[in-house]
Amino acid sequence: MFMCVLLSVLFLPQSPLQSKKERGKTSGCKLEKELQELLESCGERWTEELRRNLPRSFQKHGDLVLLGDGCFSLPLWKKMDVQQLWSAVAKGLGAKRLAKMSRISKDGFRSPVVTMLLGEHSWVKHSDNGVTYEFDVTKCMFSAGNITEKLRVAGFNCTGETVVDLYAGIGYFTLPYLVHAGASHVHACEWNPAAVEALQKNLQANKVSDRCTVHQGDNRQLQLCDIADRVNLGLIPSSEDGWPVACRLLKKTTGGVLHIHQNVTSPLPNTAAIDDGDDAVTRRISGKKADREVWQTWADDTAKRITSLLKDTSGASWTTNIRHIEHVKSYAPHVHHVVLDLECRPL
Ligand SMILES: C[S@@+](CC[C@H](N)C(=O)[O-])C[C@H]1O[C@@H](n2cnc3c(N)ncnc32)[C@H](O)[C@@H]1O
Ligand SMILES: *[C@@H]1O[C@H](CO)[C@@H](O)[C@H](O)[C@H]1NC(C)=O
Ligand SMILES: *[C@@H]1O[C@H](CO)[C@@H](O)[C@H](O)[C@H]1NC(C)=O
Ligand SMILES: CC(=O)N[C@H]1CO[C@H](CO)[C@@H](O)[C@@H]1O
Repeated sequence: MFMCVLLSVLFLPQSPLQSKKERGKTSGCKLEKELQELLESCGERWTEELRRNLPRSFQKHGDLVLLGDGCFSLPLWKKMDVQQLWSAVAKGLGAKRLAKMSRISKDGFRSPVVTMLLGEHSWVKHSDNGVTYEFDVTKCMFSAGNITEKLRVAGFNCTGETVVDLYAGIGYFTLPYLVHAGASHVHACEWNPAAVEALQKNLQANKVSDRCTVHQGDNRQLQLCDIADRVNLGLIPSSEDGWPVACRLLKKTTGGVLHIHQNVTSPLPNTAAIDDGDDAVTRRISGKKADREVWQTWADDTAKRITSLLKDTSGASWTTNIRHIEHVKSYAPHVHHVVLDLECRPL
């Protein structure tokens, strides 16, 4: 009998309506059929082991499919003609180009290690919510999981404001600040040259280059101060290294708002008891409540630390106010990407 794998696929570009459930399910039947035929034509047998070595998830960027890590690792695949194999995979997944992702490198650029398997070039293009993003999949990361936060930023009213985006990447937040929120000016900091190249392209494509200054290099060395109404600190697991520079950047006389990203880890609940029936439901609800409490504690602690940093950098007293805590995404259970909107005003 012919069994099909269910593949989890992240279709990109995605419409805002898909923001909540970005992972759709698609049948792996076509892929399996293509590969089974190819193998059999080479005199090999299709096995359950091979089936389990197919990609479980992938991202689709237009005509390019980006495969996740851990697939096609069995020796048999390596024996095959690569051109034939990747062509069959691309056909099975309805793509023209194919790339494969490995672990995120630890070079500080958070660049995924992506290699092209099939296709001439590695640039892809996305449009979401009226913003165009282009980038090289082998050199930059597209943060599709952050679409809800991008939409929230797009909804801000930043008329008349100077915004600093400390971790601009290819412009995930810089562009919505300029295109939708109407910021007067955005200072975009980014140290990965490949991301800077994409960012500059994207500023031009969206016709907002005139309102953006790109600062290439380590944002901790940024020479600006006393200019910002708003600072975006979009780095996880933590943007803590950027807190001192963010405090220096805020306008000394009027202050502003910091958007501080962090992945916050909740303690694991007691799993000794058997999870069934009402108990499981109760535990899930109280789990959510417990998560919120952990986020609040983190936010309170962050507000305290920022207040003291502001005092140290300016020599004056400031007050901070937690305006909002936004839940962006859950990673592993109990690891959540949250954003704290912290209003900071000099006294
Ligand atoms: C993971 S991306 C996040 C981009 C975007 N905020 C998002 O939500 O996807 C973080 C970016 O910050 C850059 N970055 C990290 N540390 C930096 C630093 N100290 N100075 C400048 N750029 C930095 C990385 O190169 C990367 O492009
Ligand atoms: C945005 O803010 C500006 C200035 O604060 C205000 O004049 C304008 O009416 C606001 N626009 C919207 C759409 O709320
Ligand atoms: C989301 O944003 C954070 C920083 O804001 C980034 O580090 C992360 O890699 C992004 N991507 C996803 C898929 O969450
Ligand atoms: C998914 C992710 O980024 N997880 C990290 C969250 O932060 C903790 C520590 O701050 C890291 O250990 C996790 O790897």
